[in-house]
Amino acid sequence: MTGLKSDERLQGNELIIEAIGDFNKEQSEENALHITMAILKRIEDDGCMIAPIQFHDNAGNPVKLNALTEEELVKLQENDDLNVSVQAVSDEQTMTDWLPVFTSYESYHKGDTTTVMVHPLAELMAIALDIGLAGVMIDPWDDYALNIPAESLASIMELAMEPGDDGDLTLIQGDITKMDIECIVNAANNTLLGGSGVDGAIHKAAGPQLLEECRTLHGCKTGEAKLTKGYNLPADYVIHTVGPIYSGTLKDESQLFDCYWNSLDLAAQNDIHAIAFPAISTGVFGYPKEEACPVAIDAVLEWLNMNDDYGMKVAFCVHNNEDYAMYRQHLDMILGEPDSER
Ligand code: AR6
Repeated sequence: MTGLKSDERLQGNELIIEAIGDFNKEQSEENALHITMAILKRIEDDGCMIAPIQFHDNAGNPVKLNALTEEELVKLQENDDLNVSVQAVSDEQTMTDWLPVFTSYESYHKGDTTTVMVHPLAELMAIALDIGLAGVMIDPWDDYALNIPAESLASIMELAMEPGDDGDLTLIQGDITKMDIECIVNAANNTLLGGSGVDGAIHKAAGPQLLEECRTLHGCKTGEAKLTKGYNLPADYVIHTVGPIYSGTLKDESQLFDCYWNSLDLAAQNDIHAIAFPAISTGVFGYPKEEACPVAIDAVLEWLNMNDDYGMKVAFCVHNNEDYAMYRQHLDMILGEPDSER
């Protein structure tokens, strides 16, 4: 959580306001659906809203902390001796408590100034449900304010949590070392003896036994793949593949394609049925992400088509928002299903 006013995670909330505006003009089912879609999109983008919070000390006593600078707030939020809770507001007419959430600082400043946090919308919705509130109020001090009752929140959350894989291919944003999946792929180098980036993160999370096993493999050629156990990782196996160091020649593409293809072949030879790939070569090895992404998707889709009776589940695990958006766009373009919830 962060209290920075320029927080770009608030960008995109205007989609929700637009949808609410349309609904206020015409309360049709279609416009209600647009609000749901706008919220789902925000959840998918890991978008945030602002919520008023209160700090408590370890004895549960409220600590009053208004008028903090942004920096002070961030520091306080990192303080283990203070606990944070959201602040609900009461609706006098129905005698129910709601969680106010704001799409922008502008909307928030229309009410009383309290301490706030900028937090993922999905988590704010989950908190409101968890603590038994009547729902969330979006921008309560604005004309277009909208109350979303708990039942609707619950169904939106359910929709958002649908596995999202209506095929064998999933897109996930996060840290691949945390993935609880049968096998993860490492973007390694020819020595297979570790490095930085995702390679470093995998070795760190797997523990020293991984390096020990890697030593027995005597390296790996670019485009090829080798298998080890996952040791302390949630994944049972790691497939180490070596992407090309970007050179701007045609060879890059075929070697990158081979990384995905050979990793999938090796997984299938070892009876592995679920595998997650990072964006191979797009970090230290300098392969432009826009160029690497369609190669990765083509290779995986082609392999899945050629092996459609094998039953392989593939996930692309990308590290940040921009990569997620790019993969999403390419997947939608290639699969021609712009509205699908893969
Ligand atoms: N989870 C998912 N993706 C990640 C993670 C993570 N924990 N960490 C980074 N990425 P890179 P490369 C993304 O540099 O370009 C090493 O030193 C990252 O954002 O890890 O193939 C090896 O030993 C980027 O998009 O791999 C080699 O020497 C992608 O993973 C060399 O780097 C790949 O970035 C390999 O370079």
